[in-house]
Amino acid sequence: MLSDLIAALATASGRSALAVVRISGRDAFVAARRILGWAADAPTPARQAILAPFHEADGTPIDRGLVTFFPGPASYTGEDLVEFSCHGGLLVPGQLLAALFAAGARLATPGEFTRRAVLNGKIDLIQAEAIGDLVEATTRAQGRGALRQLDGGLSARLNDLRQQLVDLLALLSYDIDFPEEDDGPVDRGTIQARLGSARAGIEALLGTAHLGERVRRGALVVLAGRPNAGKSSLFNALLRVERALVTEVPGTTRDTIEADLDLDGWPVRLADTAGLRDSTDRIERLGIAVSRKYLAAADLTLLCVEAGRRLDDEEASLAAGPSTLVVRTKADLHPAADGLLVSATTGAGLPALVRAVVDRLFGEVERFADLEPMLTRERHRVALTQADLELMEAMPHLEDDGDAVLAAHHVRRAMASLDELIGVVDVEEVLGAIFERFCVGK
Ligand SMILES: Nc1nc2c(ncn2[C@@H]2O[C@H](COP(=O)(O)OP(=O)(O)OP(=O)(O)O)[C@@H](O)[C@H]2O)c(=O)[nH]1
Ligand SMILES: [Mg+2]
Repeated sequence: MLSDLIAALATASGRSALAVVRISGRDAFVAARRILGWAADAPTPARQAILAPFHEADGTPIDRGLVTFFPGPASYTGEDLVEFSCHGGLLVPGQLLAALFAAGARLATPGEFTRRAVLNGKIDLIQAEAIGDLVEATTRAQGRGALRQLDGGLSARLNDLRQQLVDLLALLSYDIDFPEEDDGPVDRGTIQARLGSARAGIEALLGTAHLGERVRRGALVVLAGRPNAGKSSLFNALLRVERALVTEVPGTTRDTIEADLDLDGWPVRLADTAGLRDSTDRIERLGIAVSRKYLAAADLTLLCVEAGRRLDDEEASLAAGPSTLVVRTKADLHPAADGLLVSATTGAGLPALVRAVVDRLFGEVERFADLEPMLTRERHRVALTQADLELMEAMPHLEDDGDAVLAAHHVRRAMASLDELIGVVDVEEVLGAIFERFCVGK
């Protein structure tokens, strides 16, 4: 099915050597032929880049570039799609778009090409999200994660879970419709075991959400500690720019400063905070209150304590937290001290610190990724949590004196949750599976 013709610049606008403009929908090839000045019946070879001049409707030349025809359904959107590769900058792509509008296209809304790809079954919602993530990625880890999701690993896993629920519903329907059959109803123990294994699958996926979301969004790493501990110096050293003010005056940093950082290929948001102490200065106290909020939200706190100094009570209690790493600063002044020694001044110990941070935050990712595809968004987590809750509610109704109708109701709701997640909304399919698998009419 072809919907109306949309056009958009597929590359970033601004000065560039090349730009790509694409159109998709009804009469895409008609519009393209007009831009090329070709006859209405001129052949449009599929998926071959053709060098040709582009014109406005009155024949005014726009550019000379490559045009590629993608007949649907073998195209990104599943519709007839044409890509024009032209010179970049502001003028040429703008003129080309205007000519396409004159030829019947309208400007696409954000994400509309990908939306059509989903509607036409080329990709599912999970893969559409992965395309967005790949475009947004700034680190290798994020790129790898997005590609893995685009590959369909997560989709396959979710579809498999969904299939388990379809089968479960089929068993339950049999139980509901034919309780008096000769063979008797399906053994409740069998149904319970199936439900248990579907729940285990869902819970295994939920177990990956924490890390998956961390990779996609970046981990929050907070530099904290007493005033003058060397937090801002370390912040600057890790960023490799003098971003935060550094002075010998305790209480220099007041506002929390954040920066995105690629730490050995892993995404981190690093925050430098106001030094923790009892202060009578109103502004400093406000800053310290913000520091505490950051500490509460941190995926990892780097507690900065000058090398060789004993931890005081507050530091010791922070250090005991599960997501704190004690960093011994100013190691150049105390070379014989113990601990994770770093010097912002000489750079000594920084690579080891980076390794320790990456390991603490992301060490499990690779191990996990081999076992299970990862959930990467709150949307995934919410939908699967909901599905799991529904299945849990189905359980009591699977006891011998339970009501299979109620059990089926909850399983159906769990399935609806998965359907929404993957982007499938075809209820007829369940009916189809029931009849196909059980030969009820026999
Ligand atoms: N020798 C040496 N001095 C350092 C090092 N790191 C920081 N300093 C000095 O320690 C003092 C405090 O450094 P900052 O980075 O401002 O410390 P801070 O923890 O951000 O302090 P507040 O913002 O006040 O909480 C400055 O005089 C720095 O030059 C280091 O690795 N070696
Ligand atoms: Mg500071």
